[in-house]
Formats: sequence, structure tokens, C-alpha cells
Amino acid sequence: MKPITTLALILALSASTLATAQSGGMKNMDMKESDNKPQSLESKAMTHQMDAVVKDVDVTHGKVTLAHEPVKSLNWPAMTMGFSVKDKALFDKLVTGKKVKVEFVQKGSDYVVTAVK
Ligand SMILES: [Cu+2]
Repeated sequence: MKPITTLALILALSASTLATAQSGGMKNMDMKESDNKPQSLESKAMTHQMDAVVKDVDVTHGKVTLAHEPVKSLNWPAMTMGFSVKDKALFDKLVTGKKVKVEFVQKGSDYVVTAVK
């Protein structure tokens, strides 16, 4: 009798622990999922263009600071802000003080330069 009772107790305990952990975890995941989906779908498609002056370059971290003209497709006024640069070859054209035409896409809350002319 005794071994069986112990086993049943262990099973009951682990089952309830699992159920608690699962319901807590799943709730968080579901909330994140529904928050992110519409935004990432919308932002994937569009490439934005602007004229800008290169203010600062950080090749190591793949970042560039641009003083850009207004961007109509995003309803942006002219401003100075940071962009990500995933393709390091683009840094050949991103020289501090230079005037450039930049194409970029939105990736979540990040803006990624995809082309420099
Ligand atoms: Cu901006």
C-alpha cells in the first residue's frame, strides 16, 4: 500500500505544479502575440525614402545618426535620430557630414537602413 500512496501523491503534486506554471506562462505569451502581430505585418511591406545628412557613425554597433528631411510616408517631421545598419557595406557611403538619399524599413520599433545613394 505504502509505495502506491507515495507515487499517487507525487503525481498529484507534479500535475498541479505543471498546470499552474502552464496557465501563467500561456497567458503572457498570448498577450504579447496579439499586441505584436498587426504592427509587424504592417511594417514589413513598406520602404521609406528620405534625404539626410550623416551626423554620426557607429560601425561596431551597426548604427548611424541621421539629420533627415520630413518623411511623408511615416508622417515624420525633419529630425535627427538613430537608425540601424545591418549591411556593413553601406558604411562605405555613410560618412559623417555627407548628404545622402536613404531608403529604410521599419522592423518593430527599429528603423533599418537598406540602401544609401
Ligand atoms: Cu526621424
